[in-house]
Amino acid sequence: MLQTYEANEWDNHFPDSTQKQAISALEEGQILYFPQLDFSLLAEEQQFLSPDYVDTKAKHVSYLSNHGKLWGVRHLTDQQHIQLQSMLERFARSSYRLIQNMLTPYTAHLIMGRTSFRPVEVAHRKTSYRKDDTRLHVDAFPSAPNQGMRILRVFSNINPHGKDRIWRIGESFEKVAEQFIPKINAPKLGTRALLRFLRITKSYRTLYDHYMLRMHHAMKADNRYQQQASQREVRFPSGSTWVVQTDHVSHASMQGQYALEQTFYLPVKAMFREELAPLSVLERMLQMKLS
Ligand SMILES: O=C(O)CCC(=O)C(=O)O
Ligand SMILES: [Fe+2]
Repeated sequence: MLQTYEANEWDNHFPDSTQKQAISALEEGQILYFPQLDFSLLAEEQQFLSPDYVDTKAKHVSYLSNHGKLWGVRHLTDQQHIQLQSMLERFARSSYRLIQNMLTPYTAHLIMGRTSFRPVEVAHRKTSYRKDDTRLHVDAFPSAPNQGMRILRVFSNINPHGKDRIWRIGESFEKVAEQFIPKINAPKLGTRALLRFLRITKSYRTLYDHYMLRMHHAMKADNRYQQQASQREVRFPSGSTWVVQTDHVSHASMQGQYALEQTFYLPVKAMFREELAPLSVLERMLQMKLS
C-alpha cells in the first residue's frame, strides 16, 4: 500500500531503477511515501498556520500557479496576500521538482493543476455528503472534468504540533468499480452539452467523467459500504509527504490540520501501463469508448 523512500530533499535525484519501480507502484495504486520529506515554512509564513485566513465557504485556500491567482482567502492584508501566494508557489514548484526527479518520464506530459493549503481540521468540517472527504471515495471533480486524464497529487503534512494526518485507504479500483458501475445509469441526452454551454463545467463532461462522478457520489452516499468495505487506516506524520493517484486509490481523510497539496493531470498515454488507468478499467467493464 505504501512504498517508502528516504529522500529528505525536494531536489533529491532518484536512479532509473528506483524511478521504474516507483512508476509501477504508483500505476498499480500504491502511495509513494516520503516520511522525511518536510516542507518547511519561512519565518514570515508561520503566521498562516491558522484557519482564520480561509474563506468559510471554501474548504481550503487555492492557488493556480500558471495564473498567479490565489482564492478562498479572507482577512489578509495586501502584504499577507503576497506572502501566502509565494508560500503556495514554493510548494507548487517543490512538488513539480519532486515529480520531475522521481517520475521523470511523466514530466513532458504533466499538466499543472491547483495548489491548496488546508489549515482547517478535517474532523470538524461540516459539509454535504458529496463534499465530505471523510467518506471513502475516488476523486472526480464536478466542475472540472478531466476527460480520462489521471489525477496525480502531492500532499505534505505541515502540522506544527506534530499531529498526524489520518487517512483510510479502501479496496482496489477494480473492486470499487465492480460494485458501483453496474448501478449507474447512462447520462440523459443533452445534459452534458448544457452543462458546458452554461459554463457549469469548465470543459465537456465526457462519458468517463459522468461515470467517475456518479461513482464518487454513490460511494459517499452508501453508509453500509463506508463501514463494511475492506479498508485500512494510514497515518501520515507531520513532516512527511506522499504522492498518490486519487482517481484510482479509494481514500478518506479522517483527521488532521495543516497540509499542502498539489494536483497534476497526466494523460493516460504517458503511463507505462495504460491498461491500469481508471479509463481503461471502466471501458473494459462497460465495453464501450468513454472518451
Ligand atoms: O485533505 C486531505 O487529506 C485529502 C482530502 C481529499 O480526499 C481530497 O482532497 O480529495
Ligand atoms: Fe479525495
